[in-house]
Amino acid sequence: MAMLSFEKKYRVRGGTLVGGDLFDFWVGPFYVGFFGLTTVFFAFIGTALIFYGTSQAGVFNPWTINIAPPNLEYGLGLAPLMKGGLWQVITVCAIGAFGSWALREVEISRKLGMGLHVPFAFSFAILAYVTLVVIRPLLLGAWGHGFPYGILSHLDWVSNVGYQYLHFHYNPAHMIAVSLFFGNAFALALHGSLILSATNPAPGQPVKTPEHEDTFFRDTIGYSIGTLGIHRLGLFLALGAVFFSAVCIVISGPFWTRGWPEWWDWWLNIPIWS
Ligand code: UQ2
Repeated sequence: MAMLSFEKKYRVRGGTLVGGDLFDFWVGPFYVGFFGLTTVFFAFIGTALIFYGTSQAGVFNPWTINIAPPNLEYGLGLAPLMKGGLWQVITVCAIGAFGSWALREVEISRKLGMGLHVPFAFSFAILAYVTLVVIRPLLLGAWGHGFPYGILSHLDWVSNVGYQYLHFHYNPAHMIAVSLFFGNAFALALHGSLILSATNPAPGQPVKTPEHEDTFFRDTIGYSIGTLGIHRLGLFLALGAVFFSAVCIVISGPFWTRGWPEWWDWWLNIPIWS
């Protein structure tokens, strides 16, 4: 079935979580739904507030835009708009837009009778953001611990917070996250190159099959994880990387306040040799 007629066939009613048939329609190629409308609503307000905030500050160079969270003195309270209040409203809009996007993905998955793997995976990305701007600030007792919204300013924040713990590469959860990121890059390099080697042969040559793919890896390392398995592995590595990234920053401050190199003193303090 040609792709366009397939899409027509599956543009059916149902699968909605909220609103029933009311928002169950498309605009051009895009499914709308209740959460399509809330996505546009939150994204528009949030973006408009970023433009408003930076114009009030007189900053029009995109690189140097900086919408900062409130000073630490405001604790977990509300701040005046130009003193971190905008950051607070923008954060609510961002979470509203990301959450709406995930729920729109759920509605589309249900409509198509598919698994919920895509919104499940996306929820890890949302978790990473929410960990930085909600969970960790709550645990530390001030919204001022969130990161500022700006291209260069958020990089400065990451650098400063990292150096606050002397050497972030000694953070054990950071070590696990980095290993998963590298493992993920390795798996995708293997997979992408393997698929192209089989399906994009020299002109005039026949396209190869999964049997060729399995055999390549059995010949080289004696093991093939399989065509479904490689995608399970990829999702596992990607979500694991994001999860341990969230762990590594949420333990920095709320559960460990000294330099991360010092954390390894537990090894030197084991009774056997201490
Ligand atoms: C594989 C397979 C695929 C693949 C890849 C492999 C036919 C099309 C890449 C090989 C992957 C292995 C052996 C796992 C490597 C482990 C890590 C942690 C990177 O066997 O089946 O399907 O794309």
